Amino acid sequence: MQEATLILIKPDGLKKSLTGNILTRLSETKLEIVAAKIVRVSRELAEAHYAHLKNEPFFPELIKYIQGELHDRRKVMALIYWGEEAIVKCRRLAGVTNPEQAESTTIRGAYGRITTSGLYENVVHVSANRVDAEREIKLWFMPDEIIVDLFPTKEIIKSHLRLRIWV
Ligand code: IDP
Ligand code: MG
Repeated sequence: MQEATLILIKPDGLKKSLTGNILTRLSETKLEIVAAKIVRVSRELAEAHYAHLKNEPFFPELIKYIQGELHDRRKVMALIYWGEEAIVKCRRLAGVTNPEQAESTTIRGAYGRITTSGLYENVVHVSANRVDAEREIKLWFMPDEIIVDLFPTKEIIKSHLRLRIWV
């Protein structure tokens, strides 16, 4: 069954110049990249992405982390990988959430760390399951930014929308 998964190269991954390594590792999956961009993460996007963790003691630091405030890199790279078993394939390559417990051959095991304050800096985000993947993809991408049709869409006309266009 074809499915899609959201991958984020987090600010620590960018700061450590790991983009190439991570994309090379992910290419082992033979999945297709169907969307990619660099994103400046707003507080609203960060809090929505990690809404399931809002009662955790590390939540405020997690928001700073994904917004790039801990690494002086106010951006993440967001990608959608698509194909057979995409979610489990990417998750397996990424390794488990705790980088100390992740196998050293995985991306998180090889490049992640736990900060002195206890935050898991684990280099990548990878959707954990189908429900998360759909929610996260819809949060990070507009339909027209993705080159395949993943979920139902509708057209709207907004007359008061302020848009910036090329001159
Ligand atoms: P996931 O990223 O493997 O899906 P989640 O439980 O969704 O794991 O957590 C989101 C992120 O929050 C993790 O990737 C990690 O950066 C951070 N995190 C999760 N649990 C902990 C924890 O117990 N201590 C510190 N940081 C954590
Ligand atoms: Mg998760």
